[in-house]
Amino acid sequence: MKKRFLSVLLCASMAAVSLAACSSGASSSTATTAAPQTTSAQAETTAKAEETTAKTTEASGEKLVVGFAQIGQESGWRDAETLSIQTYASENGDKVELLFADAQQKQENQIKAIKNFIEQGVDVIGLAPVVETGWDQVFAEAKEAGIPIILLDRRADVSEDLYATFIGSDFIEEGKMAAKEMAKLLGDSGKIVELEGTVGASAATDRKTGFDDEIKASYPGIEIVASQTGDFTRAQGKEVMESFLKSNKDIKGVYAHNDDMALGAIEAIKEAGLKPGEDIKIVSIDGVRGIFEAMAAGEANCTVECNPLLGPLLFETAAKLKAGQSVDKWVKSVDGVFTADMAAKVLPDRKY
Ligand code: GYE
Repeated sequence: MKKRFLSVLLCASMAAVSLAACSSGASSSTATTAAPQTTSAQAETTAKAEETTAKTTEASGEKLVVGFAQIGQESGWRDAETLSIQTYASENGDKVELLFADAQQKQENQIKAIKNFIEQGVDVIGLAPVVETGWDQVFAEAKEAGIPIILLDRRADVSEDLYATFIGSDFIEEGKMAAKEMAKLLGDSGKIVELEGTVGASAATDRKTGFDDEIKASYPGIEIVASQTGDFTRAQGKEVMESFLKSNKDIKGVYAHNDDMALGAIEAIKEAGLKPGEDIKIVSIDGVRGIFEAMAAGEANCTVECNPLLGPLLFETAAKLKAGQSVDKWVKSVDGVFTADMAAKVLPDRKY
């Protein structure tokens, strides 16, 4: 710890960054997703993380202090991630302290939050970068202050020495899996539209590259007739789909970079008098509860799961970094495909 004041002060000084919760008393008011139930695999990860953070506390006699600059609340996936981080912190308040900032989708707010964390002398900074570029300067400041940065769930386009590790998925691979599923659903031919995530976000750029390249390379009968951002939100997914439906005849499929936009598109399709899941096939990414419900109701066809329950891993990795241990440059999440026929069966066990 360099010069850390009470986290309460941080809360006050960061009001402009809309601090959603501070320290272990973190309120989960920003998180709308139901609390994850613990499975044995998750319990194991949590137990391992608790053990690592406990060792660090013993060694230094101080709590592990992590500042996390969250993007915002654009999707059910992100709410689940926020809840996972805040739950871990509040359940392990004797070992860890969380300073949490909600940047309301703005990079400038994330940069302000990081500068504030540096000022407070946190042990480790966690960041889900809303966009990929524009981080060099503030990351260099953290490096200069000796504070490692963990990139959580999205990448930043900076040189590797400016961050400690990236914890998250292979988005190109997710896009490819989605393309293969779309091709199966369409019997390899038809016109489709694409709902892109936030412009400049690694999760959007790579999910597009993976999907578009796979379609081009392997399925010449499938044509992407329109592709536009819906900013990873349900409202914009709906709006963009409405305009796609107006300007394109004969759309056979929708590929959405996240489930929330797919859920918005489903509403638009129904309002246009068509049947989502039948007339227009729906393939998306994330695996949130809402899309499983839609699949069980026959209104969506496939989701590529991307695990948001990253709280324990974030703190475990932060503890290692504080203890001076090395961590892999990429801690890859394992993703999987779920199709509509599995939905009803797995729905009761979904954690988010
Ligand atoms: O898929 C989307 C969210 O960065 C992997 O961000 C994450 C993405 C997730 O808003 O729903």
